[in-house]
Amino acid sequence: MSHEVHDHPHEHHHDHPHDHHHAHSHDHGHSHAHPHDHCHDHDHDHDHDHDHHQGDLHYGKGEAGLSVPGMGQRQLIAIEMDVLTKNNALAAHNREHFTAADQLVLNLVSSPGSGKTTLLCETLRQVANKRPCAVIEGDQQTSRDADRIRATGVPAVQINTGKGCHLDAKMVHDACHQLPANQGGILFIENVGNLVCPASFDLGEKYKVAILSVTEGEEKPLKYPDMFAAAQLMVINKIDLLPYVSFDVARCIENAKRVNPYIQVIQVSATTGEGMDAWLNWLASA
Ligand SMILES: Nc1nc2c(ncn2[C@@H]2O[C@H](COP(=O)(O)OP(=O)(O)OP(=O)(O)O)[C@@H](O)[C@H]2O)c(=O)[nH]1
Ligand SMILES: [Mg+2]
Repeated sequence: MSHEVHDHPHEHHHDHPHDHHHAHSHDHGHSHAHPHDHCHDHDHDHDHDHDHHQGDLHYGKGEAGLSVPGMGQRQLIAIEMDVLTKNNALAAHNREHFTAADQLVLNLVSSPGSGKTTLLCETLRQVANKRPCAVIEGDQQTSRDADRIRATGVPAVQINTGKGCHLDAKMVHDACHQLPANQGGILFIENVGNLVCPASFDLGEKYKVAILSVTEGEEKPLKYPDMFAAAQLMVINKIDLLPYVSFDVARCIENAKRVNPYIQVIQVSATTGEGMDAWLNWLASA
């Protein structure tokens, strides 16, 4: 349960083998005992190591790190390994192609709206006349982002994932076959806006670049640690908005380094161009 202060008289039924209705207000920082047995299979050791308060639930403590109703941890691990092993094999295949073509491939990951496409368009305007570039765009629906990229004159392929929440190596492989040869160039892959699933799927890229905008909050690296652990670089975007939001840049960097001591950090505004030089230098040296 989250820690916002909210008032929600709710009536709900849980799947576990008891039925209880409770109507109460949460005003967290609260302590209230829910007088029922817990039969569901999460462990309840109340270690209070983080900021877990009584009543909070953690479904990621099993071996699989997640919970799906009706499935055991072993079963989940077997499925995950099957999916990821196949993906990893295809990612390795992609990587061989990228290496053979001497291409730098970057996987841009972030939550929706952090400014990936805006940063890409600005980057392409400055880089594409010096080095061949291509873009793969991932979104659930529409080709709007690919259209924005094509407007810069750079070839782009849109991948729509439908109900899917991330790009996988097979999709990237198929998209590459739609793009012109890009020998010695840069291939930017803009992943689906999602700070969770894209962390697990290797696409064959050299680096993951996590974009975090200042409107999202400096605690995001702690809340979505897998993504920041997997990224080589965190780009803090929309710094032009810093005067208007309460975002502590130093704390954000500290949080990112807590989950990934090696992460590099660049601060930019994709709209004003501030910090773009540092980003372009990073690209040149990547
Ligand atoms: N003020 C400000 N706005 C920005 C900046 N970068 C992007 N934006 C705005 O943020 C909004 C989202 O930008 P996009 O580039 O579409 O973000 P995105 O990460 O590609 O979004 P999805 O593809 O939907 O995940 C747009 O309105 C942009 O104009 C920035 O540096 N400063
Ligand atoms: Mg986009």
